[in-house]
Amino acid sequence: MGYKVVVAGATGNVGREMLNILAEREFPIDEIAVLASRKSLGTEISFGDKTLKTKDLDTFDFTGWDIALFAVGSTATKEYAPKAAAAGCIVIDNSSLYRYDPDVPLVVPEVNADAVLGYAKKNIIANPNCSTAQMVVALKPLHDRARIKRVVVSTYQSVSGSGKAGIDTLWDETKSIYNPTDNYSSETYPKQIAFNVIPHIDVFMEDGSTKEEWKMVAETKKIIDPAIKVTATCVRVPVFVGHSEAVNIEFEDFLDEDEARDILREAPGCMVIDKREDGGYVTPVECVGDYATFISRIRQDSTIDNGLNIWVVSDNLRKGAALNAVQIAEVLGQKVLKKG
Ligand code: 11C
Repeated sequence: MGYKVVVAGATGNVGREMLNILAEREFPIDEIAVLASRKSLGTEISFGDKTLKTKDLDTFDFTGWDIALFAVGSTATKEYAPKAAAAGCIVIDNSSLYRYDPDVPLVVPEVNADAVLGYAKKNIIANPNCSTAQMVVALKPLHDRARIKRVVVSTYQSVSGSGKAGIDTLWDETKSIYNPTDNYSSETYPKQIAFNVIPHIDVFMEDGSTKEEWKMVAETKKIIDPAIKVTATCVRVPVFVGHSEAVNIEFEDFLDEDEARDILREAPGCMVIDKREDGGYVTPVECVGDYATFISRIRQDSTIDNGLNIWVVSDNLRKGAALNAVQIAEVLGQKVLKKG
């Protein structure tokens, strides 16, 4: 016996990846419904070797459905997730709406799988921001060994983090630079993204940081340990898929770079590619379509007593969103629903 699963936002980048990953990982499904907003109704979506027709999120009755994976953004989540949850369907939500709610667990299964047990207060589990998810997968095993005091992270985030609009903008803007007569203009980013980098993701906060940077701070504390201090600079780069992060870590205890490499080699979800030679590290184009969080450039930071630098790369649509949501569904199945 399997589950009755809903994917809401099935026509978007993350929704489609959710369906791909459910099929790839052979999640035990008895029945699946793919939902979309009214403007995408009737769109055909592939799921394994089947083709599914989207149904209307607005009128869908969640009664009798076990799990709903939501990839619809905060506004639609606010309207529809409570309806699904009230109907007894457990929502795994990819938006930021519930992440900081103390009654909603924020889960990265390699890090805090047991937190799913807290789902019942609202029948909702939150999926973290993509830049946080890959970082905490790398940080947790190191924290368990040497206690992290402070993290300084700079991100290099791909345009797929802004959805289809980001991908289209990078593509069209790049073409228009070779064909200036195109007169291309777009409002997706405040500055040119093609052949450029933009130190600004999401809205500005009062203290001068951005919401994306704030999310990395708040989510790392909620998922791993509130005592960890995090400071982040989040940057959009002209890469289609795959977020990269340069992470500087200060520990309470000394952690040798060779031991850190061994710990990360054994850690769930991590893949170490770290040869000190030309090309002996991972770049975003190599991580696309993969499940792992790749870690390279592991080295001591000798400017502080207990410091380490690492380079972390992952597919932001997978570990950063769809894969993590499906992994949460798997944990929910194993620990709570026990049907599969
Ligand atoms: C980006 N990290 O790369 C964002 C996308 O809070 O789920 C995901 C935003 C979120 O733009």
